[in-house]
Amino acid sequence: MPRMTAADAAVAILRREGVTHAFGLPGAAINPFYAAMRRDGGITHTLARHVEGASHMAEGYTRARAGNIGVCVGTSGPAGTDMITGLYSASADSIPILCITGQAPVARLHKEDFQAVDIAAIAGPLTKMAMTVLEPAQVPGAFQQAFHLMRSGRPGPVLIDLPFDVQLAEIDFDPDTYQPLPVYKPAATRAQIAKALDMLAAAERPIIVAGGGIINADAADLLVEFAELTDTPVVPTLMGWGALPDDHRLMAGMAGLQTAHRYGNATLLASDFVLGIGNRWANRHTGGLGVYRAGRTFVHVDIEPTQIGRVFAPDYGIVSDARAALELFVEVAREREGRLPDRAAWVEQCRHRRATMQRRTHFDDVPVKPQRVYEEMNRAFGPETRYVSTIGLSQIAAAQFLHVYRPRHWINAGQAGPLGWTTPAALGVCVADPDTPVVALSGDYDFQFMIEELAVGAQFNLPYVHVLVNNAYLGLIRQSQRGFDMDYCVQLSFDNVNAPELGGYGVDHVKVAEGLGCKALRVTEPAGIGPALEEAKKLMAEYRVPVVVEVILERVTNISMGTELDNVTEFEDLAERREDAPTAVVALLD
Ligand SMILES: Cc1ncc(C[n+]2csc(CCOP(=O)(O)OP(=O)(O)O)c2C)c(N)n1
Ligand SMILES: [Mg+2]
Repeated sequence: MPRMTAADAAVAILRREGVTHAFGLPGAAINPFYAAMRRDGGITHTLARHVEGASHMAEGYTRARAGNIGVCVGTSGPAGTDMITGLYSASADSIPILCITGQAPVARLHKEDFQAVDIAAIAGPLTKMAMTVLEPAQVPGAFQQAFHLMRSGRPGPVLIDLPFDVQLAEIDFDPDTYQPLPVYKPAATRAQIAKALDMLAAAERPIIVAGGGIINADAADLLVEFAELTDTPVVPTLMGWGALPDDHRLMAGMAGLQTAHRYGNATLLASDFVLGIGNRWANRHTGGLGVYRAGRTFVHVDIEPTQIGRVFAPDYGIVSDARAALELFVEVAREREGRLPDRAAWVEQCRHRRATMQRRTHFDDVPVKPQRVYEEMNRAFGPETRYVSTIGLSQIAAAQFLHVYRPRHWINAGQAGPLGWTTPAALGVCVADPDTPVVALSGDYDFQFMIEELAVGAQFNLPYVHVLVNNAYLGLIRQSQRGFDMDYCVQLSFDNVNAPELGGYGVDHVKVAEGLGCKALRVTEPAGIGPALEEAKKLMAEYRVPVVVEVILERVTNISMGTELDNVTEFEDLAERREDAPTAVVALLD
């Protein structure tokens, strides 16, 4: 039997489970694992500038490509605690990442050793498994189980914590005969799918709410096929956005309190039946359940049994992987072709709402109004673009105005929304798929949170365009403070003694980005946005580094949002003529 250190065995298992890349940074307690990675030579490594950054890079890496599992590595103590936000964000969005930490030697764990912290206990609620491995011979089993859990059922992250002496201990392990454990994915039965289809057929105005589970299951093609077979309009959730292309005739818009379209909410409210697949009835999607549920019948399909009934009791629940369910939905619907109800009138109503209920994007104001930025982005970036964003008015407006055409082309920390996520996640996406253009979008605060990670993009030549909309405000929080009649601790503006030309907008993002090895442009007028985005593409191709395009926005713009699906406040004029929303996918009927 081959003998090797437990760290060597761990790396051998990573290789056999398909891992080719890791994000992280070394420290003394994880050096044996780094030594094993070096000996193996088959895992490339991106050196983050902040350990939280490494965890979000791993998330971006997983989210970009079906089957990927992002790996992030850090030392004991603060490295593990820094990655907690990544574990939270990953678990909240059902994203598998493997977090590996170093730890103090086993015999010293209870002695308050330097940088010894019970990271497994801290990570427990955020992971499918969090384990400090105390016996070297358990290391292979811990890793084998980790991959089994990350891939089975509702996907999610795992943390494995390796004491220094455990990493170094020699064990018997044969990598050649290592076999990944089978993956468990529950599947709907024909009877269940037939019953759900009966309910759909009995409805008059049905919709499908398509969640991120469809994207996780790599089943977007089946969703489109099923929607077309039954002629059912689709309302994607924020995590499901891209499962159906925005220019598909059955795309009915997103529904919700913030990241939603006026026509999406109107269609949801006009429906009498909702088939939710791989979604979790998130509160920013549903708003108050009274309005959301009134007059509608619900079927809920989810891979995790305890998700059925968690937010409300559906009329019928099915426990199934989204792909397995959609395969059967397609099969049974095909058998019923010719006997399915005619939905032409309902589909036309949804389409009409799309062509009439639009928000205005075309403003010529200086300083620039944010709506105009998204209009220019729609012009500059084609359907192949992969967008990455996190939180803030910037992200909310992006979801209202940008277009997404493919699954995994809207990459967003939907539930956790941790400021700072955008830059490292975009870098992880670039590593996972260097051939697809990546465009990140941040508010100024999100951008400043993990700005140091730009140096990672410069060092490892990970080019992408980072659109930075700068209002010198914690904009979303400023807007929500209107309810408290205050504007308190939300200003990011100050007179920068080194950059008086910024006129009180504070941080000189262009200089900081350049200082970190990136290219950066600043735009102050609407007419400059398009040319700057084109210039950014050229700079990116020439220098192979991240390119920041900062747009100086008007300080205060309130973005549409509300408290209920039927109570969303519009702060700006709506689109009345085609020229008001010239990049809308469906031209406005004026
Ligand atoms: C770690 C963390 N702390 C606080 C928040 C709450 N929060 C959400 S948006 C936001 C302000 C975002 O400002 P900016 O990135 O400039 O975007 P804007 O809303 O101005 O477009 C804050 C503080 C958060 N999401 N994450
Ligand atoms: Mg801001």
